[in-house]
Amino acid sequence: MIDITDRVRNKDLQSKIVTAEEVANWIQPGMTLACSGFTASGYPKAIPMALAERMKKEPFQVNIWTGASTGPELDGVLAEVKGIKQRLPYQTDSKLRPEINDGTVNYLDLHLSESAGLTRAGYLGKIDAAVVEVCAITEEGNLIPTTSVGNAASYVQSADIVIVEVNTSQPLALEGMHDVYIPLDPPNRLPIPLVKADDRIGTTFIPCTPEKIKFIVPCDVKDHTRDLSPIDENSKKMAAFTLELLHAEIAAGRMPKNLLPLQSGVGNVANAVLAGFVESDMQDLVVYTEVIQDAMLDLIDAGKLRIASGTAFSPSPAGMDRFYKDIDKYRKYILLRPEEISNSPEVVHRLGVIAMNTALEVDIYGNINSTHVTGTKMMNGIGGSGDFARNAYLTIFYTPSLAKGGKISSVVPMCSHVDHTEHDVDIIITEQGIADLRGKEPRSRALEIINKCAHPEYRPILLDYYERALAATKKANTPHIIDEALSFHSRFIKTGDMHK
Ligand code: 0RQ
Repeated sequence: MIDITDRVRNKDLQSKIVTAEEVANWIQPGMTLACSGFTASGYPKAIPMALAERMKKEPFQVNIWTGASTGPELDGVLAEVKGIKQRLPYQTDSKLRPEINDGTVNYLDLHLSESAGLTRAGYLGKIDAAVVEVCAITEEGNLIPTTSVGNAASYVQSADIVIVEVNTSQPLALEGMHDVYIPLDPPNRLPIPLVKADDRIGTTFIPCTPEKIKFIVPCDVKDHTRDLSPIDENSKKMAAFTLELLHAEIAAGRMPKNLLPLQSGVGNVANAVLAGFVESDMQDLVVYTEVIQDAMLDLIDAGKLRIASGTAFSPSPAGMDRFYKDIDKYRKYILLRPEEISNSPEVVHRLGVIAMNTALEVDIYGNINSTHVTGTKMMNGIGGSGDFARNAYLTIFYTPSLAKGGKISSVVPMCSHVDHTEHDVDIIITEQGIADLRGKEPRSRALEIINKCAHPEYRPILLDYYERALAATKKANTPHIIDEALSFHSRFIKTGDMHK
């Protein structure tokens, strides 16, 4: 067994060190395991892998709660053996997705900022065990998180039993990068005392006691973060439009020269936008987001970042190596908090965040579908996009104007599913241009979105629809021909193809 005695600083707790297989055998069908992890960072690995091995011989299911998505050693291995019954609050695993869409898995797609509070209130049921990856356990039994905080602190607080994976691939130098603060619940809730992105308001550990800890398992499996894909042309164009827009905001006196705190989703567009900042003339940037990726290291190296606050540090494997090589330099710029704080509507609103997230499709009035392909099949989930979109100072959504290899338009008359309403969306950017929806009523928004963001091939079709809807409704506030709006895609593609 890997030696973790130096990381279990409470000597009495060392007697609780067992193998992952022992814990897997203790787990009972139907249990709820509330795990650490947010993106492919800081999730337990040895225990789910051992559990999946047991389930291969003896099929059963458990409920898995986490911070957000995880890596293949948790969601992937358990999906392969159909070992998950209920999953919340977010996931992105390609093996789990079909099980969500064929009824095998009950998926609760939650606003990430709300998931810890719902757990504490008990709406979601009882946690049988919190399963948490740590760098180390302190003398007092407190837990030093690794590359994410997610919901781990609230899960530990709510659970009677805590199972700890001590991961020796996670360096002890991560200690000190966390700021763990758990708000009180109503009616005792107080303002979250965070007024600047770099304020520290909590502890550097997840509070726990030795009595709660039932098992401690060694693990040396690394976070399974993904390689960066090269930035495509559309994303580069969307990044350039973003910089153009933000420069105009500064010129109009609506933002300071170093902007306002930035939040960006994950993926190609987010990478491109952040890479655009590295090359821009912007200085002294502040990031208040969920996921901290490679581009933050670039911003630090370029001397352009004051602080990046998030809940997960999830760079590519190369980015992780780069971080570890120079950890003393980079750690000063990175703070990891519970997702209830990184995504807090109250804090996002107070700081005046610029929220930048990606949509599957947008409609001509500014509603956004982030989750459901043709309105029924779950892609990933709302994640933190709603936390930021509703509460940010400036809310931007991105999508390439065409999807499915150009077979369909991402700008549609009416979204087949709405995650973010027209009331939450300020700006839409595609590779075609910027639609500024601020101060515009629905009819002006429609023309702005069609003319600035739709692909030229679909623009006449969308304009024709809009003109006919205007006539049919005698210029109603939001003109629509409902049946036609919802069957828009089927004019171009067999609906069945969309479900693949
Ligand atoms: O599917 O790979 O099967 O072809 O959607 O599309 O273009 O790779 O885009 O990786 O940036 O993801 C909205 C899903 C975009 C993501 C979404 C199909 C397309 C492809 C992915 P295939 P791309 P991205 C921070 C904030 C919600 C959560 C969020 C997401 C697949 O950004 O999950 O914002 N957002 N969280 O073919 C049908 C369309 C489509 C379409 C794309 N119009 N119709 N299918 N696709 N457009 C993160 C966290 O919260 C942790």
